[in-house]
Amino acid sequence: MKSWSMPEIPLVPGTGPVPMLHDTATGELRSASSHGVASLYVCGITPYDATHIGHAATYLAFDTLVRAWLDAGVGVEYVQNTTDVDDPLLERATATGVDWRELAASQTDLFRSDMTALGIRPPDHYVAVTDVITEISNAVETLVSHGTAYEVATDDSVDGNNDLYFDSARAAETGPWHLGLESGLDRDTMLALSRQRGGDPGRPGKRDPLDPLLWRAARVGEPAWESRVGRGRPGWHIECSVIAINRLASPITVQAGGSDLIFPHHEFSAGHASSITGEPFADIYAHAGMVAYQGEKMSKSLGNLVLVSQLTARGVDPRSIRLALLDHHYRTDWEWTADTLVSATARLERWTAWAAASTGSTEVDAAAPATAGSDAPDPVVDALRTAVADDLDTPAALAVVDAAIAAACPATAAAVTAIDALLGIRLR
Ligand code: 5CA
Ligand code: ZN
Repeated sequence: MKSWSMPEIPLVPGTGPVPMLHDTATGELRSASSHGVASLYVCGITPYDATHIGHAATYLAFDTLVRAWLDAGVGVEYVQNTTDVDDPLLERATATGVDWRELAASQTDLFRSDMTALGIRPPDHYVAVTDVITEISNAVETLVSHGTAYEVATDDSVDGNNDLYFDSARAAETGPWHLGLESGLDRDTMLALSRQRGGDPGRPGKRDPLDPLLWRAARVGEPAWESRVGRGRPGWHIECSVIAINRLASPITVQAGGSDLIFPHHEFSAGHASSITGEPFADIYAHAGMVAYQGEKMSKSLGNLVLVSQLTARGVDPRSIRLALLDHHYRTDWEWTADTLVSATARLERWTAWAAASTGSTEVDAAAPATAGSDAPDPVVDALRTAVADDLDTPAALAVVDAAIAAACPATAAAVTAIDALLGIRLR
């Protein structure tokens, strides 16, 4: 599927360190790729109510990872999905009287334009679930052949077929994954989260209440596709497993998304993928914290949303939105308020004035090409690189620039380039 426009990311003189990243599965900071190449799968949007500030924060976090990799000379292959067929999307389409395909297409377009405005690097493969139904159903068939998928009696399917579920216990006996490997959660917490986040632990006939749906047999009034496992549509977690493992070598370097995906989504994406490939799914499972608004997690179901497109339509500079988000460490939960944007806008003004005020050979030269700059050590560049490579510590990176300005250090060409390359803030 069409991705979005590539922002220009300038080359900074020298090379940054390979970033260290927090891994949810082990709780440790781990080197995100030591082999000179890295692969990334970030869970994409379910295309309705896009793009809110929480979405933007999560995609910006992993954009920062991509920028850190590029600065370290690491080759990056990046895949993202869009969940363009799923219960919440179908429910919204029905509630608003819009065709679900049109809703998904228009919201995906809006997401693309928001990502472009924010200067977020597009994935190399942007994949809609509806474009890869055969890939997914073939993978479900593989799970059936491995004995890790089973039927659950289904009395309301139109073709008389049964739904297919993942056998968590059998997968753990036969492959490198076990329940809890990624999330580390106890069973009671898993059961509670499964209930809240689209699982069906109460459904009769399952071998384990936590086993997730792999393939939903066709129902009246629901979209369905012919496949080797019968007419139907994919469950949620299997889409991300398949889109990732069919495009990236296993294990992938980083599986990423917001912390609301730790369980059940990323746990079972890892389980399905491992049961198909026989390999661990990812080296690192990375999660961004949740952005709240008006006291609660910003979410489509609650409707407490601040949309990127509303802000830009009001004339807010996308760089201010970026700075507002970068001012929070990606792993912390935080709350968006009107003040967040006021201070980010003031910071952008200070930074642009600083960049514009500098003159001289080692300073900003507006006529110089984007890759300009000497190889001489530059303390601002070094400190920016160190901060970003340290588990994407963007608040520390912003503080580096603030301190340089407070100390009346001139804006060197290399520093301005590094701010553009690593933080995505173009000051000239
Ligand atoms: N389509 C699935 C993933 S396969 C999905 O979760 N879609 S979503 O539209 O609900 O969310 C898209 C991404 O934004 C996910 O990574 C999710 O974790 C993240 N996200 C959602 N709400 C917030 C929030 N309030 N703060 C930070 N990130 C969020
Ligand atoms: Zn996903």
